[in-house]
Amino acid sequence: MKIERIDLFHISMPLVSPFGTSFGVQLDRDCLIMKLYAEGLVGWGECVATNDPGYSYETAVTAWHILSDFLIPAVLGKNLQEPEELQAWLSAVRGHPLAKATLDQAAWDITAQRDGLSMAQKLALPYAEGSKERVKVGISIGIQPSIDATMDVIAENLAKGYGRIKLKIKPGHDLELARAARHHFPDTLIMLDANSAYKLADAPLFQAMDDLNLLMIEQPLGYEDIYDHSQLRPLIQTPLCLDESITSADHARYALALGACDIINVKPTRVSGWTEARKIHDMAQDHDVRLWVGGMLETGIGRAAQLALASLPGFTLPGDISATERYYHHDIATRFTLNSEDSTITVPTGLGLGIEVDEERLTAVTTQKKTFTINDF
Ligand code: OSB
Ligand code: MG
Repeated sequence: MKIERIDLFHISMPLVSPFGTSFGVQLDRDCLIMKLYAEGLVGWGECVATNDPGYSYETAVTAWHILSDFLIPAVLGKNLQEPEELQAWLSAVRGHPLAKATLDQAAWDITAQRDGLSMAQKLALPYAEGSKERVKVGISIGIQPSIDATMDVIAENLAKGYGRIKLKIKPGHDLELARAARHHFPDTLIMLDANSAYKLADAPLFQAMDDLNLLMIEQPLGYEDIYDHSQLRPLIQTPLCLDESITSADHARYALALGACDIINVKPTRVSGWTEARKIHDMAQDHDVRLWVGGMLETGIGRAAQLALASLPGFTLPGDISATERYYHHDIATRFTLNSEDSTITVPTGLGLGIEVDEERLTAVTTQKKTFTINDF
């Protein structure tokens, strides 16, 4: 499939409620949307780099630069046969996984459409089990003004049918919060996400959580660290999950070799895309490590692609893939709803991502747009 044209959109949408983490509070979410054209078909991608470099060093603005000046010129006019070929064309650019994942998603979407498959089916071709029809999901609750307010938000979301609760923590807003959550919700699957806010010297704090029967603690230590996590893991009872530190299948291999984690949060965008995410999925099958699919407050475009990945057999823990209403009042694509009876979301079955993009809404929230064609280069 000859890649003929790419449109890039910088969009900004208000979040339904502010999202607070150890690295800041987000009220509006910026991201980039990509529309890739080849042979009469259109593939969509979402770049999750956002307003500030709090989670990743990439922002929507750096991703715009890297995509327009380097990555898009590297792929325009190329003949895309399979999405696995794409990363080799991008290899002159070091790092910038979130920018690269935008093209990777669009490549999986458009080639799945060509093959008459959903993206989930195309990703699952190597596995005899195929892809799941529904995937288990949970909700990630940002830092609230008080412990009481957090308990109210947990209760609200349990009532909606979410079967797994993730609480963001930061220094000073951690042990008491976790104890209160366990006290009020004795049977709920509860996990914590520190987004790299602690040091190895904080091990006693995590040891004090040993008796709370938490599902896991996500990324307590440095965002590039693997070694200190391997030191912390034998000191605590709670399973340890890595997010930020795993930026490629190689980093997953280092973490497994060092015994740095029990669980990996696989965000396809953080590892340059779905091809690399599937490598981590395959590696985990041979190791004693469990997997789930993480999120970055995606629109329906990114959400459909998360669901496709989470449908693979190795993703056994609930993902951070919530219903659309948790993020946006008026999204740019098909809305996703929670199946409250089993805390799942149904994986789209249409061709490719299997969603409708609301182009009128996309235009309304676009702050910058550029079209790239073969003739430009
Ligand atoms: O650390 O998993 C994270 C959102 C933005 C940046 C980092 C993270 C998150 C979430 C929300 O936890 C997951 C979601 O619901 O999309
Ligand atoms: Mg995280």
